[in-house]
Amino acid sequence: MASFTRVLVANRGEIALRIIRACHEEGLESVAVYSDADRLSPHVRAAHRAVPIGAPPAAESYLDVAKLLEAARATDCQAVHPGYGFLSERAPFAEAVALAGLTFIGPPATAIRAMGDKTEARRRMQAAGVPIVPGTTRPVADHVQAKSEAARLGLPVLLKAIAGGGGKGMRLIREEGELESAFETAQSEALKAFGAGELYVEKYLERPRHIEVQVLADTYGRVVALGERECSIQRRHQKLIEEAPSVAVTPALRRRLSEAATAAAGSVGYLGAGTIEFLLAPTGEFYFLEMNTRLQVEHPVTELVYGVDIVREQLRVAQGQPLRVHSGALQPRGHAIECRITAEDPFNDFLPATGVIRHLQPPSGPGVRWDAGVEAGNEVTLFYDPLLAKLIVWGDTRATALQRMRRALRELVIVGLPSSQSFHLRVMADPEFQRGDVDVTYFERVGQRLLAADLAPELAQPLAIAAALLAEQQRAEATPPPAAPAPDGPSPWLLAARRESIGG
Ligand code: MV4
Repeated sequence: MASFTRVLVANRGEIALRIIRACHEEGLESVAVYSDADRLSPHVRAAHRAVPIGAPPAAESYLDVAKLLEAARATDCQAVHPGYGFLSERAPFAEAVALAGLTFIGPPATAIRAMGDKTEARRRMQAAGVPIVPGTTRPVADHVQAKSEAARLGLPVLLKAIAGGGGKGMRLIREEGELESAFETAQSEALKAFGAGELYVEKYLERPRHIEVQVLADTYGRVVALGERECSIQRRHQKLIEEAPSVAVTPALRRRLSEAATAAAGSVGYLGAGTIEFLLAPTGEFYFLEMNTRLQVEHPVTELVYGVDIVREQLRVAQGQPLRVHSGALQPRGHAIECRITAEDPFNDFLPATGVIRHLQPPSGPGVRWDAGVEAGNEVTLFYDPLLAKLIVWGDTRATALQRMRRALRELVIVGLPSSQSFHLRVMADPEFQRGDVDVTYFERVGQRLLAADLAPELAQPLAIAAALLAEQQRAEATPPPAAPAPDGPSPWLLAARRESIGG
């Protein structure tokens, strides 16, 4: 558990930039990696060094373990931060990093593996006294066994993939007659998606909330829970809006959730930042769903209400330093909301959009945080996830936070491609959302109605866009950005800055 001075950030976009910033605040040097599609991305310039790792397809760059390890070796990094997605939850990657003599900034590979197998995770949680959804803790061999388990549990049930997560290979069974064919399709879908076709059975809970608890663990045996996030607003298992705390969680329930979450993390020898996902039934009972053994997209809402920098804590505990979180920080203060600003067209079934961001005016002002991975001039492609930025606001109450989010969403101007912005404005104006009356079916139930509504606040948008286009026209003769940084030697951005006498 050696300390380190230089970190390879094995990711891209907003999370790479987030990690690089944390490194710098922690007094660590950062090395970015980038594919050919990301030469001009903000994360590349933010790092001390940047290493090109290949063609745009992730398999040839951000998922190429050999290239990442070579980039770390060539730049004398002693640690690797995987971010989220890509290689972050692949136990073999964590092992390969360690085998190369580097520190993996994340949990032990054993913890990743234990939680990656959903039935093993259920067995371990059961042993640790964490409530699990009624169902099997071993894979079912065939549809006949699935049928008898369904009879035991009572319909409806869900067939889930043991290697799953994120809803893939999942089938809802409401009638016994549906089971045989659902078993076949779920099995082949799981085999295709994960290389493992095994399925298990769970009792289906109607209209639960998705509540997750942030945990942090250090090498001194300390495991702390930083409360919950409400993540029920999702579309096709992609989260759209998250908040902390949840309106459905009382202090007493928070204590029970936190106890369950720390027991869950402790039972797998966890280290660093992790998230325990729960389903919260309308009856108030909660059940372990799965554990995410990585930093999550929505970590900032927890940071804002707990006053903790989760990424800096990751960097500390990975160096064998104790968590700096004190017991006073274990109470939420105020309320935070995050809207994921994605390059998707809400008026065209959230079709992923491509194109050049011609103009970008991020919101700012009191209580507003803008975590972006792109800037004006960047091209958005289909090679990666459509997340452009996260807009996060804090307020002393949920009502203040909500008003602040509406204000910030109105300030935001994106010209060049459609985004989820106007969907978010509509959710903020929705009485059900305003009451906190949400569950995992929210989007399915109200999405279309929201998008059909006429929305007065959006009238501000055409004017802002016109102003943006005018500003861009006036910049038309401006000098083009410098070329991409070379793998070795000073960054051309730095050279350009020196020429302009504004840096270096
Ligand atoms: C469930 C469930 C109801 N009952 N399990 C969806 C993805 C995967 N992580 C688990 N999921 C669910 N599991 C039982 N036993 C409902 C969902 C679910 C869901 C969960 C969290 C967030 C959004 C969701 C949307 C639809 C279904």
